[in-house]
Amino acid sequence: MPSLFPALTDHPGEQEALRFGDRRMTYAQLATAAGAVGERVRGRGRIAVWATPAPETAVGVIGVLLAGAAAVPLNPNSGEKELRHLLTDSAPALVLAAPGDDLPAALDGYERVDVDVRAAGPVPDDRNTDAGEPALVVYTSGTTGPPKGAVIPRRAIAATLDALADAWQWTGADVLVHGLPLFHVHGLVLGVLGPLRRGGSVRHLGKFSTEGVARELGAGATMLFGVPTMYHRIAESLPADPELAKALAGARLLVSGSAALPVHDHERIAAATGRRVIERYGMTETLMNTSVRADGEPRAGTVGVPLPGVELRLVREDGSPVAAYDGETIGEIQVRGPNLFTGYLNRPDATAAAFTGDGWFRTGDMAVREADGYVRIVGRKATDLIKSGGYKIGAGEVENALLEHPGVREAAVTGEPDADLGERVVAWIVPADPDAPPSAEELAGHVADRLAPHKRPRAVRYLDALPRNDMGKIMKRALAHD
Ligand code: MCA
Ligand code: AMP
Repeated sequence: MPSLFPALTDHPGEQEALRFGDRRMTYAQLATAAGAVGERVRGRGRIAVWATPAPETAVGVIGVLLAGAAAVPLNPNSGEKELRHLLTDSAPALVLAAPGDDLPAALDGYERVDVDVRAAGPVPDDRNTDAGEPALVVYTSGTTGPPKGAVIPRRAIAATLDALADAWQWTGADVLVHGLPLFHVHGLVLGVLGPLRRGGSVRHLGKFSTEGVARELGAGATMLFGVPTMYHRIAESLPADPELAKALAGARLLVSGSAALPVHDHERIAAATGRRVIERYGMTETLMNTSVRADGEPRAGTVGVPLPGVELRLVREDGSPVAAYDGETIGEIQVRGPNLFTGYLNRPDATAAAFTGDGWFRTGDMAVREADGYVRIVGRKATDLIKSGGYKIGAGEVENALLEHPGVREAAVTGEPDADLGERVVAWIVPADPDAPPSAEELAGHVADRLAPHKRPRAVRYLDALPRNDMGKIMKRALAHD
């Protein structure tokens, strides 16, 4: 297959490739620094990357990909329990980190290689690597149990980025700005690999802020990627921030994804800037499936049309496809195409369950199709998956962590609507000692330490007993309506 990054392997020049704050790298610098990484990782299988928002993460991942190995991005805020699971499951040959990064004890015993952004190695040639070889293993939460590693082949990255280039008229002239984390598909694949595949550039904010967005869009950036929480914060800031409104008005493309963008925020941004945010819909397992096209109509509440190469159908509970384009008949979104993952690492059972017999991937997202083919997502099959700040969080994973606290006898976790986060994680607790229940802060810290801060409960409610049905199963719907 052709190189994943022709602009890096084919006469890389002095044009800017990436910027993290004051730290900048040209294509030539990135290519040779990635070459030095490539020499260390070639033939070593899976390589963990300590995915801080820094140039070392980009150099590390690009080096791994050009060398034909597979990168496993690690959330640097991962708690002990989650990190140990990811490492045991993915068994990386070594971990790449930035010099000076303080790695937690879970990484003791793993070979560490520091990424030197000034190092120079021969630029690897990835053209002989098979398209079906794994490129990334990205961990994603399910309803129960620990996160699963989605194995993403090289073909899927190329297919999704080229489909987005078509839909968004995305070229090497574009300068992308964002503040997304680099251990998920959105920030890493779309936000870093995307601009580099096009020969354009990316400016990472380190940490998202409306000031950073205004500054970069006001200074040459053409595109913004964000999760709905970021657009919500932009919508909140706009009335008092004319610079932000001006910067957004001048952008070529504003793109939201990872969760539904509320119509209210969409409309507030449109009213203040004259610009409409476009939505695209994807998943860790499928990369991108649909998008509103740059030359299409950006309609609030819809995720646009299937991307080139993606087959999409809606399927009823009984397995029959929905033929109607009526904006009313709901079915589960199923997709097929070169953008799909190949399976969950070490989980043939979960992989088999995720696909139909004829190769369609069951997304679990429920949707309708409008008369003109636009897809509108109306909900999710599993109530035990929570989308908070654009992160997917499995209720079972948080419940298991809470149950490890000595002050917790029983625990149930639900998602509740939240204007900023979309949904917030709520813990329902039966304390071991009703007279001395653990505080909400204590339980939030307990979950943040074990799993990750974004999985911590934002509210804790105390009960004498959890509502259960005759089978002893917790009735979560009864909790949500309390
Ligand atoms: C607070 N903090 C704590 C605690 N409380 N740390 C430890 N223990 C505690 N008890 C820290 C947090 O670590 C964080 O630190 C800071 O306080 C603020 O935390 P929080 O309020 O949780 O975060 P936020 O600032 O409100 O974050 C909002 C956000 C974030 C920036 C929008 O949710 C975010 O980055 N979301 C992006 C999710 C994403 O990329 N999803 C893509 C997956 P610090 O600031 O130092 O970290 S979906 C995907 O990839 C598919 C394919 C798709 O379609 O895109
Ligand atoms: P993740 O597993 O973290 O990759 O998240 C994938 C899920 O995010 C999808 O299954 C959808 O439920 C949700 N999602 C992503 N983009 C959108 C969008 N534009 N609108 C609504 N939901 C979305």
